[in-house]
Amino acid sequence: MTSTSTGSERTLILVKPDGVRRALVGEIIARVEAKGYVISELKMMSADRSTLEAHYAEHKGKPFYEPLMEFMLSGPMVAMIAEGNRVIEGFRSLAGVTDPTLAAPGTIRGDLARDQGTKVVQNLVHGSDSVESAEREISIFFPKK
Ligand code: D4T
Repeated sequence: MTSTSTGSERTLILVKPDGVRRALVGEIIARVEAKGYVISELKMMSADRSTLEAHYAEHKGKPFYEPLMEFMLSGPMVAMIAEGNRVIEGFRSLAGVTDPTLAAPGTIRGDLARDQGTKVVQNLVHGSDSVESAEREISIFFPKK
């Protein structure tokens, strides 16, 4: 690393069950790779409830929590680790804002998702929002053996 480099980061990306059902895994991975980030871990999985409870602990008790659990348990998802300088904010920029109706065209959510009228927002992807969240979430989805 040079003195002007900020150092590489890691982030957890999930393609949620709506993304897998709609066969958008390839499209989403292509956008991450086209931006120049490196995918260092990748797996198709069905999450269990305890994994999701750990991942979404901050939302426990909110009105959308149970619908969120049900949605995330509704089918397989893809979990991956992407790496690169400022990848945490970079992927959130690629994903667009949480509400797909408001997500900017050009983003994953803005181009590929819309309001489905469901109790929980179905917005195709998750990306960690800070270095601390990324390390916490990576340890949930990719525990060290
Ligand atoms: P994730 O965590 O899935 O990447 O989404 P965001 O970072 O964009 O949003 P979040 O953690 O605040 O919310 C998690 C998950 O819950 C849904 N949600 C969220 C919802 O249905 N209603 C709401 O009011 C909020 C805030 C969408 C994503």
